[in-house]
Amino acid sequence: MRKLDPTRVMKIDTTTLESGLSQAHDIVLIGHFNPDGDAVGSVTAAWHYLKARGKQAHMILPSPYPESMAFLEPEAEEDHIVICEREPETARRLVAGADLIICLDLNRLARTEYLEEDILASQARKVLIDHHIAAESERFDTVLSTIDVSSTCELLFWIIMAMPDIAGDPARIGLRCAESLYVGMMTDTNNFSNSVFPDTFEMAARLIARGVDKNGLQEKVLSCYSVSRTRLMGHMVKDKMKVLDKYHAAYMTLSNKEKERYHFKPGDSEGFVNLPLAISSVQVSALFTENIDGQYIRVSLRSKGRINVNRFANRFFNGGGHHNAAGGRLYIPLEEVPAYFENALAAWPDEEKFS
Ligand SMILES: [Mn+2]
Repeated sequence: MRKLDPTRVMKIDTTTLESGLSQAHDIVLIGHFNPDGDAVGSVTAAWHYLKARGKQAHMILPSPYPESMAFLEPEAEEDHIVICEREPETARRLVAGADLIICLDLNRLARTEYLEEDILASQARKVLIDHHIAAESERFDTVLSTIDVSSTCELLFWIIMAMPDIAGDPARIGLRCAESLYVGMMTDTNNFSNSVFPDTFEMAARLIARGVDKNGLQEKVLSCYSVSRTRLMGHMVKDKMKVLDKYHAAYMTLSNKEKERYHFKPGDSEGFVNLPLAISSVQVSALFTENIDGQYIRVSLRSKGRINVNRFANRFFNGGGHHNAAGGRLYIPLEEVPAYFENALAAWPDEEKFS
C-alpha cells in the first residue's frame, strides 16, 4: 500500500519553475482542446496564482469550455480566457508575444489543436504541468509530470504548495485559485470515485480547511445541467447503448442530429461514457461522438480495474490517456463505428488489455 508522505510538498523540485516564473514578463497558460474541468481548473488556478504574485499572464483554450465552469473565469474583460476558435488572431498574438508558455493538462502539443506550430515556433521557455502517460518531454524546457496524482489540478496544488511564497501553507493560496484547483480534481476524479490517491484526500482536506465550499462547488459544477441534457442522457441509455456480452463491453454513439434535437451544449455529454460501467458485467465502455464539423469521431473510453484502455486507444483510436480513462479520434463515418469497435475488441491482444 502506498503510504501518505507528509513531506511530499518538499519533494517537488520547483527551482527551475520558480526561476522561469521570476524572470518572465509575459506568461501564457494553455489547456487542451475540448477543455474539461481539469483543463479549465488548472489554467485558471495558475492564472490566479500568478496574478497574486503580480505577474502578467493570459489564458488560452483551443475550444469553448462547459458553461458550468464560467464562474472560474476572472470577471474583468481584459482577463478573459481567449478561446482559439473564437479569437484565433488574439491567441496567436499572445503565443508569439510570450516569454514563458505553460501548457497544462496535456501530454502532447497536438492537444492544443490549432496552436501546435505557433508554440513550437515561439522562443519562449516552455513548461509542461500534466498527469498523462508519455508526455512529450523533449518539446519542453521544464516538465512537471507524474501519473501518481488524480489530476493536473492536484499536481498544480502540490507545486503551488512547494513554491517559496506559499511555503506549504494553504492559507496563503487565494480563494479563487483554491476553488479552481478543487474543481479540476473533483471533475477528473468524478467526485472522488476514480484515480483517487491518499494525497488527493489530503489536498481536498487542506483546500476545505482553506475555505473552499465543497458542497457549493459540487452544486455549481455537477448539478448544472438542462432538462434537455438529462433527456438526452435517457435517450442514450435507453435507445443507444449496445451491450456486447461477448467482450464485456458496451458503447453508445452520438450524432450531430441527436445533438441538435437535444439542444446540445459543450460539456453535455460529460459522464455519459461512465454510465454503462454501472452494469456489473460491463468492463469496458465507449462513447463515440460525431464532431460538430463532421470531420471526425471523438472517442471516449473507460474501463474497470486491470483493463488498460490507454493502450487500446493507442492501438485502435489514434489517442491515449490513462489506464482506466482514455480518448482518441476516428476518421470514419459514424455508421461504420459499431463494426470498427467490435473488430477492435476482437483484435485487442490480451497482453495489452491486461497490461
Ligand atoms: Mn486531467
